[in-house]
Amino acid sequence: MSSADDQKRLSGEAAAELVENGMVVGLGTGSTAAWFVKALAARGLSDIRGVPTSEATANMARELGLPLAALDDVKTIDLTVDGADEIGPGLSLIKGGGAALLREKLVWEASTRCVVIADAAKKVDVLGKFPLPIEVVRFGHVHTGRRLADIAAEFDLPPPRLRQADRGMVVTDGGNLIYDMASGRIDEPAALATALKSVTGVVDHGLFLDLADEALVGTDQGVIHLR
Ligand code: ABF
Repeated sequence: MSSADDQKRLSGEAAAELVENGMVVGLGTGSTAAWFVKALAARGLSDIRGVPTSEATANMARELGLPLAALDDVKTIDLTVDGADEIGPGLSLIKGGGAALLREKLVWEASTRCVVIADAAKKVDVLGKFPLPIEVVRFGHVHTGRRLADIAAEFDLPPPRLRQADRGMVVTDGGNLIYDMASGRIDEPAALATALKSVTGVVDHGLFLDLADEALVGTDQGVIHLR
């Protein structure tokens, strides 16, 4: 196992220890969150319910025998544990590399406590090396993409690109598309977040600001707890 995989495993396992019986738990998406889900299932807690942030996580949790609940079936979520693509100053995050940002943000916003888990390479001084994912509705997405290019220009950033996979456009669990804004650095994340949300065709974006309460970052020396 590579050092990064080991760090992901360590952070996922540490987060699984935060779960107590009786809790409703938000289950993140991605390879780090998968370690958390595995470690949580291995604890064999008898009275927890997981709210998955993607179909992939839901399938994995079912296979591991974790009881699931839909977001609409719970009043609040006690603890959500999820990965990130970048962890910046003040636990500002870029998420959505796995195209699950919309469900992730809905689950995070319904949670009392949000813990981000990651390997050490995810920690950055300035957000933006990882392209910022933006989820847009299919109808008129080329037009929306042009509006996003205008916003990008206002922030001195290059125009976002429609995310493609081997079989064509990437489609999210919600049936939407993803544009990625490869910026290099995002100096004003809050202003950019507001501008992106002002576009009608934008469902949401991968800037998670003021949402993470803590981070458990795996390193070769062990897990670092950031607040
Ligand atoms: C999800 O998975 C994301 O929001 C983020 O895009 C990605 C991180 O993936 P990994 O843990 O595989 O690096 O948490």
